[in-house]
Formats: sequence, C-alpha cells, structure tokens
Amino acid sequence: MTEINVALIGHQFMGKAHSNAYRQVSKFFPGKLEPRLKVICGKASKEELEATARQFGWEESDPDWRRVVERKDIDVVDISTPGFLHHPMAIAAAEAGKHLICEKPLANTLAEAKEMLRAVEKAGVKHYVNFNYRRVPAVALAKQLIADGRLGEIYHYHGAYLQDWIMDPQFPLVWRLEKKYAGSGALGDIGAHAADLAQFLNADITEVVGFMTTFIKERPLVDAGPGAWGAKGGRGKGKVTVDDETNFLARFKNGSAGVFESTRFAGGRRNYNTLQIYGSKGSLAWNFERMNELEFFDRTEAGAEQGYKTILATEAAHPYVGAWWPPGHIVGYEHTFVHAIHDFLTCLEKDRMPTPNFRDGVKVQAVLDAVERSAKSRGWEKVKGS
Ligand code: SOE
Repeated sequence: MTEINVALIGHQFMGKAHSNAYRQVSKFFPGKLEPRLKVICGKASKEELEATARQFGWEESDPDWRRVVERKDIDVVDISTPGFLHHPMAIAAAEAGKHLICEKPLANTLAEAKEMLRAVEKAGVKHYVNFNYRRVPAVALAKQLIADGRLGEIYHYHGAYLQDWIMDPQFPLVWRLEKKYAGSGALGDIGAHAADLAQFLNADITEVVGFMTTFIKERPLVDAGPGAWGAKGGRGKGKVTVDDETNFLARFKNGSAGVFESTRFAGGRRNYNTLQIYGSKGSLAWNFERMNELEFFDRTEAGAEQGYKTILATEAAHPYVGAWWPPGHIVGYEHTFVHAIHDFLTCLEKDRMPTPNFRDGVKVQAVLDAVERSAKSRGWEKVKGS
C-alpha cells in the first residue's frame, strides 16, 4: 500500500463531500494507493478549521493555501473552493508539481480555464475536474448503452437542471450570487453539469443560442461569518450580478439538437438534474432525484411490448455498485465522489489521465462562454473550444 498525501482547499459543502470520499474510498475500493488526509485549508477561524479537521479526520489544518501547495510532502491538491479561486490555486499547485482535483466548473472564464489547462499540461501532472454526475451508476450505464449502439443515431438531447433554493427574496446575497466570486449563476453552477453530461453522453456542442434572466435583482446583505466568501457585514441590500436562470438551444457535432435549462427558481425541484436522449433505435431518461433508476425505451422491441422500462442500476454488473451493496440497495450523492476519487487514484497508479480532466473542463467552459455571448448578441454563437 502506497500513501498519497492530499491537501484539500475548501472546508464547506464540497470540502465535506470530498473529505468523506477520501475517508471511504479505500474501504470500498481497496487499491495500491491510499489517500492520506494530510491538511485541510479554508477561509475560517483557526478554531473552525481545526474543528473541521478533527471532524473529517485531517491530520493538520492551515488557513494559508499558498503555503500548503508548496509543501514537499503533498502529492495531490484538491480545490473545492468558490470558482474565483480555482485559477490562482491551480496555477500555483501545477507549478509546484502537484496532481490536481478541481471542483466544477473549472474556472469563472474561458480564458482562466485555458490558462489552467496550459499550466497542468506544462507541469505534466494528472488533473481531474469533478463533474461527479458522470459517476452515478445509472449514468455510467447510460454511457454503456449508447456506446453499444442501443440508441442508434441520436436526434435529441434535453438537459434540464432545476433547483429552488433562492426563490425567497429574503435569501441573502451569498457568493454564488455575485459574478466576481462565481463567474455566473445557474449557468455555471448547474448548467455546467448539464453541458458536461451532454458532451459525455452525446457529442461536443458546436453552437448555441440562449438567454439569461435574473428574477430578483438585489438581496439582503448579511455577515455570514469569517468562513464564508462574499459575506458582507452590515445592513441593506446588494446587487445580484448573475443569472437566476439560463435557457439555451444547442447544435451538436453529430447533428443532433439540444435543449438546455438551468434555474434556481423551479419550486419543489430541490436538485432535479435530468436528461433525456432520443435516438433512432431507443431513448433514455434519467432524473438525479431518482438517481438509481434509468428509463430505457427500446424501439426495436416488438410493437406490442414497446414502452419505457425502469432499470434499477444496482446490479453487480452495473458500474461501481458491486463495491457497495447487494442489488436493490441503492446508493446516493456522496457515492459519486467516492467513485471519482477511486478512479483518480487508479489513474495515478496506472499512469493514465483521469476523465473528465481540465481539457473537458475547458470544453464545458467554452459552452458557457458561448451562451453568455449569445445572451448579449441575441443570436447564435459558435463554441470556441480549447
Ligand atoms: C448548488 O447548486 C450545488 O451544490 C452545485 O454546486 C453542485 O455541483 C450540485 O451537485 C448540487 O448543487
């Protein structure tokens, strides 16, 4: 067993999900490499950071990320921070020769994403961007069915990722609602997942036309404490500078047509990440809120038997699930992070490049960039890739 020393930057939601994955991976996916939780960084008081380190089993904590990425004893740097920090942290870590894991979207702009890709390729390190929904077993099964030709020629791809967590006008101005921290709103946060899944399952997106809406244009300022980015003290309201929703149409390289929607104003949809794919021989549908189920319509079946069937993707033959539980014992959101860390460690062990990596991250960023250009030009825009 060889230990891989990890430094995690980010101690909130994603920091907790990644910490859990590092703790679990070797228990369920034992391999030659085992992550060692060396140090956690974050924007927090010393006490809060130390408490998070103890809670999730990190050996040390350090508020100074620049000091940490330079440490000689660190092999992997995991960037789980708000988007505006991805670029400086990834460049510094790559220049220090560290393998990189970075939360999605890769960056806040296409230019930043391209610089990050150049830095990791120049450094010759492994790099992964955490579009974790690719590692839902039902989605990995969908990929297998498509690769086996079970859908035939693809005509349509629909990607709708709906949430509702900021519908209350009293919800404060957090960092995700400010462009300088998040880059964009629904588009970059959840539309990025929809774009990555589409390019993973179907084909590259070549051109788009879209529009973006901000329904609530200012929100209460709150002091969310030392651990939160974007927190503003005092009273009054601040301007929302990102989209609350984005819709766009897309053309794919394989000639199929795409429809995309990402919003945080779909009441009742808590994390409703969905896709539908329609081909000449079959169709697929998937909804994260029923993440273990894949709807499959086989158009080649005899007429009387034609219809959607629900595949419960928990059989040992389905990707990843055999490492967890017997058939029917479903898995959850946190398992996708464990699958990602397992695959990343396997790539380190076998000297392979993980997927999706920063090159895939740039391809998603190029789609987001084209959508934002279209929202301004009000016309079709080409996706300017890597
Ligand atoms: C908020 O929209 C969020 O936490 C996203 O940032 C994650 O990528 C998604 O998995 C869940 O929702």
